[in-house]
Amino acid sequence: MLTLYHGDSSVCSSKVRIGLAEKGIEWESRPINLPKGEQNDPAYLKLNPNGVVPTLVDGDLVVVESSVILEYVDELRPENPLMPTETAAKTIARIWLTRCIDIHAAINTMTFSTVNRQRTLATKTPEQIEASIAKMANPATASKRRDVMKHGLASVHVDAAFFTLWRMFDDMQTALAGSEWLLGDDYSIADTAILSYVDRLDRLGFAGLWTDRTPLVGRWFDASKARPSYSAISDYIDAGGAEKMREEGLNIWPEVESKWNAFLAAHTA
Ligand SMILES: N[C@@H](CCC(=O)N[C@@H](CS)C(=O)NCC(=O)O)C(=O)O
Repeated sequence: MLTLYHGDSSVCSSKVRIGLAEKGIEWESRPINLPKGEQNDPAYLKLNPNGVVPTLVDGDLVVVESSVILEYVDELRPENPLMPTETAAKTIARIWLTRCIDIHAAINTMTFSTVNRQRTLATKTPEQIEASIAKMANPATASKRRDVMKHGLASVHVDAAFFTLWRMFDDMQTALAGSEWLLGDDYSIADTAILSYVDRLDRLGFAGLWTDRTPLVGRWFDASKARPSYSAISDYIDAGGAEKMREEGLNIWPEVESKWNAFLAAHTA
């Protein structure tokens, strides 16, 4: 039996849970409470030295990186294949999977520079904030978190996130212009990989990032949510928490929107 170490609201974890649901593979759950910092426990760090979720364990094999885990679970069983068989489509799928590292970083930035930052600043002292950042295993991630907490939407990481999201939405719009899913008329691993990231932006109340400029992203998002595997996200998020996140995000949205529009004006002139 596969064992998945995962966080309820973690986008990288839900991405893997969606893949497992699409494949119909049973798995054993090892929840990691991210707000409590369980990802930094020494025993967990032995499995995932970056102190992040998800981690999949299959016997002696430890698999990290959500996109690699997705490919692994897809290859475990021939049923419901997510990876296309044709070489060009397979290559494009792998490009989407590789881009997920940057896409996750962008989603993390959009979450922590807005709603999570406001919540943290409202409930923790600067010393408490620094103490929890200092526990982060990866110094690069810790340094980014410090910057985002300090500068919010003015952080340089927000420009980097906008660049990644701009490219992602435009490429999705192009891919979806002639087909229902990202790689054609069949649902694939690329769709599985991207859904939880778009879903987080929607839950933050930031759907305005795509509704006007790249509306096919919205069509794709609705179709993705209609699949039974979407419960791998929705079942793990409590309704009260979701409502609060959207409300808080929508309060910040005008500021996000104005920065996004300025970014687009500078990049699409
Ligand atoms: N590229 C990694 C990113 C993993 C990652 O950063 N996961 C987040 C949750 S989505 C995490 O565990 N964060 C822990 C922390 O920020 O301390 C993957 O896709 O697996």
